[in-house]
Amino acid sequence: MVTSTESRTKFADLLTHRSELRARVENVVNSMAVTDVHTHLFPLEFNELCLYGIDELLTYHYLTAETLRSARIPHDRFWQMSKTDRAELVWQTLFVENSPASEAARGIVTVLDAFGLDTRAENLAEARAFFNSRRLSEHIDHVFDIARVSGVVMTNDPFDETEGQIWKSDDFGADPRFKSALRLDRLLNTNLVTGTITDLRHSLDEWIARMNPVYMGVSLPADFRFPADNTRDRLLRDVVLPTAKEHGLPMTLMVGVRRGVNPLLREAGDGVGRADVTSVERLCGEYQDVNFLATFLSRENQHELCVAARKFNNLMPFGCWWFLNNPSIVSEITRERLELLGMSFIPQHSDARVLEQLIYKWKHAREEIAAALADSYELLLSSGRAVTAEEITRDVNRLFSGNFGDWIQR
Ligand code: RAT
Ligand code: ZN
Repeated sequence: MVTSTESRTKFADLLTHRSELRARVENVVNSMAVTDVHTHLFPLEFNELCLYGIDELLTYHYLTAETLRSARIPHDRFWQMSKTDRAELVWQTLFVENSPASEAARGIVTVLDAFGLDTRAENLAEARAFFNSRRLSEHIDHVFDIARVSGVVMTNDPFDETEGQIWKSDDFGADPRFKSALRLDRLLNTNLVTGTITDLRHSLDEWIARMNPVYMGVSLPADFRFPADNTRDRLLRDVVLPTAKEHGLPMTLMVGVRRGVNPLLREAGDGVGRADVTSVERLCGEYQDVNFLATFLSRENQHELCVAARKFNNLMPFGCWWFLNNPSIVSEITRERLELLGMSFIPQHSDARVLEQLIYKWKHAREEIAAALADSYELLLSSGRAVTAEEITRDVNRLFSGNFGDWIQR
């Protein structure tokens, strides 16, 4: 039985004033630690694969594509330049000669500002001196701290020679904040990995034993279809999905990329295409005992993905991927997901390639997630139900780490 004192206390906890409600949501969203479910980051022990600092930040492929729109320089000359020269050209073009209004450019401003560096500097001298003075292990801790990221999932390609060697070397003390994910693009999207079904299954088993991944993942082209009469379909059915089942590993699908639309741009040359969500529905239907995480690159696929997730409880939508990671689109997608799925989705991942990107990607994402959540609690309030601070904490915890934690444990 609820005593009158208890019900009074409960009533007092209700956030019935809009401004108080919004302030509380912002506070919880900004302070809650997040698990970043897809990145391209590596710990210190991966040596040259662990990218950080201003030159890496500025030569991020999102920014090289933007630079080549404004700088009058042929693509081949750009690629002949050293990384430091390219970074200088990016700075000059996007930050000195123009206002850095794009999301990727504003991200640099957010990062510099977080470290108290001059966001209007005429050159990179100060920023370079700052990053060079950092001790990397402490710098990693500091960045994780500022971004309030408790763990990141890497993208581990055992079929990549440099990475494969590191995994085989056994002599790195794994940083528990970096979780591994077995990326299968080379197996499923190229014909570079060959072998019998038995060999391939055996090889995946070995990599799983070595890496202890939290999921297996693949990016898929916009024309991905399931079922299909092709090698990818056979590999999915005979190698990958049985392995996922056997090891209880979720399968992450990132759908809608069109690789190499402009090869002159190298790693910045990929594009987007509207994909077929019904293919993912069929996968989820046929493999009910496998948990799928899915993200689509095209804005046009987002609503269909939400509806598919309503039909299949083994499908978890996650993130606003790559070209969708812009405030206006993150806002739209997050609101759509809240309306169709409640708290049963993963709002964002960073896709960070360079350590300090965690700072801006999460700061910007938190702003949009907080605004969308605050609006949905306000709608609830106007319909007649106020929430408590505890309930907000419970919900944000679920969005920022709980849903993923459940998914990889189920
Ligand atoms: O967002 C990106 O950086 C892309 O280049 C891709 O890495 C994409 O996220 C992927 O994982 O394929
Ligand atoms: Zn990625």
